[in-house]
Amino acid sequence: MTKKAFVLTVFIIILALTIQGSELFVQPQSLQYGTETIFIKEISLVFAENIPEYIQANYQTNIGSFRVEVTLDRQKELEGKGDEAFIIKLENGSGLISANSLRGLVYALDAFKTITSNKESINEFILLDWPDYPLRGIIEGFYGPPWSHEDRLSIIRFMGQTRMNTYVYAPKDDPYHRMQWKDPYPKGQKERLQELVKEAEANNVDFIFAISPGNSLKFTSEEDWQALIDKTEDMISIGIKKFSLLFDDINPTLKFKDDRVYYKNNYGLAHIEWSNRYQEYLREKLPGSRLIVVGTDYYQEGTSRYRNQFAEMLDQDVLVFSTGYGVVAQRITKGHAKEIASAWGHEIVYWDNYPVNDYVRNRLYMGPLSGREPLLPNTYGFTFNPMNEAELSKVALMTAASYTWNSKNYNPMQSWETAIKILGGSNWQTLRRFAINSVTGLPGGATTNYPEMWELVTRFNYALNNYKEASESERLELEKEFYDALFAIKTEFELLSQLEVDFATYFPRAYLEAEGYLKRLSNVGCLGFYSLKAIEDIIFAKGTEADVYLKEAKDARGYDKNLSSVEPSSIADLIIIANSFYREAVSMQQEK
Ligand code: 14T
Repeated sequence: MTKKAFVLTVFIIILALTIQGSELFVQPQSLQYGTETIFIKEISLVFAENIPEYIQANYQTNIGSFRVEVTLDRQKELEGKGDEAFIIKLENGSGLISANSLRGLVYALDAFKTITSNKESINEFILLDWPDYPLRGIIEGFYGPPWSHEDRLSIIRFMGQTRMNTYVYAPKDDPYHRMQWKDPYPKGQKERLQELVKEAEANNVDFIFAISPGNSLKFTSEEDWQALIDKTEDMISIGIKKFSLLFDDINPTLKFKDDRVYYKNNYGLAHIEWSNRYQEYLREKLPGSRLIVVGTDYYQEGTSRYRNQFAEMLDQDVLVFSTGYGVVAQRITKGHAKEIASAWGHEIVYWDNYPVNDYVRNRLYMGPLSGREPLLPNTYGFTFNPMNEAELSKVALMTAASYTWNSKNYNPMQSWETAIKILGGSNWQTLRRFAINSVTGLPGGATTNYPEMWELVTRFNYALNNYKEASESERLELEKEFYDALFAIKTEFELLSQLEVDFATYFPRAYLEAEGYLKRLSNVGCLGFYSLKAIEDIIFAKGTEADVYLKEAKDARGYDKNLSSVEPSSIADLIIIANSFYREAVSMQQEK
């Protein structure tokens, strides 16, 4: 490789938060180890004839004596576990990788690759896996700047790697999705959509085009119906096979007199009639296609006339979106799920408004998904509405993917730690330090405020007080304890002060989304670091340099207000802590 090519490769590798390493993002449903050892370099994959060449090409291995048959014949262990179920069985000197569908087989082969990577040998094992919910994915359904084309490509690849099988295209501020829904996409934009559809297909992701006509639709107009069909056919022409109809966040009235008369002032009837007609059309045009609808009443508790009508009159093939109780649901319990499905009278797909931040544009949600009980009844699946910041969404989304695949074994913090390691690769500590300071809790819920830092602060404050109150002779004894505590917290603040540079180096694409947050964190890092340096200097080196450090700290202190357009979740605490060190240093310097 030439030097230029090498530099370029490195650049591409670290461009996005990509998946690397040898950890699975999810706990398998069932995994049992045997005792015999298998050497990785002796494993050879033997593909059945009905497995397409392009798949085989991705997984060629050595020609060794441990043969692993790769098949698509339906194994009885996988019966009743759905299309995406797969098995990997390595025992008694031979192996089998098999699945109920091509998609399942790709999941199996990817899992196999992950499990065997960076290792010399493994123990025999049997892995049996299947998803808890048939539909798992992302809905780009937020207000504000839509994702860029690059964001979408990157997210679709990420979805393939986390077994998310559905991407719903519904950006509120794409005019051709909502405000100007009747207008066809201009040529360039249509080509880019087509590229996304291809990328989705290559990554085993179903692409759903959502259309949100409610703001201007005249329900009694045959012309408007034709406009919906024309738009749909245009989307079908670029390879889209699934659709969604959205009636959220519109004025809950009928805008046109003809409609009010025809539907007797009952806008729910209008939504249902159009949904049924659309489902009928899709059934004809794209056999097996199930429409997903969001009603205007998508988040309220209990029943309503609107929901009763859906239950009674909406085509049974249609799936209904719900955000749970509340637009941003704190919890979704089995009880909620039962009530919601029975109120709507249909199977539910959750439009989960986590980690979306369109309603708090100065905050990030980088914590794990939490508060969703396992195996929700009458639930067909989940799509998560992400942040406007695509790269930074991947941490929360990976935990969400893990919940939707295996909800029973889902542990939020454990899944979060795994996500950080997988996405951060060898630089996971940099990603973790940023993410842990960017964990806005769900409204009303707990915020995790940097627990590591609190431990260091407590330890340091105790050590400092003990040291200050000690007599000259006792001090000698306490010196090491105090120095260690000081060193530990100083190091953490120093790492914070370097976070912006580290993050920009290792995650340049994510950096563009995180810049403001990183500047603020690194600045408070400087304030704490230089204040602690001053304290160290005063106690251990006569304080000759302390004024220099205090000047740096003072500058950082003053600079914070220039950075206040964003609020890392931990910032209030960090400012208090760092300021207390600053005041301590100043008073020690004066007493000296
Ligand atoms: F249709 C939905 F299920 C939904 O959640 N709609 C929007 C969604 O596009 C948006 O990203 C999300 C978070 O802000 O909330 C919904 O929009 C709302 C809902 C409200 F109740 C906007 C303002 C509201 F007051």
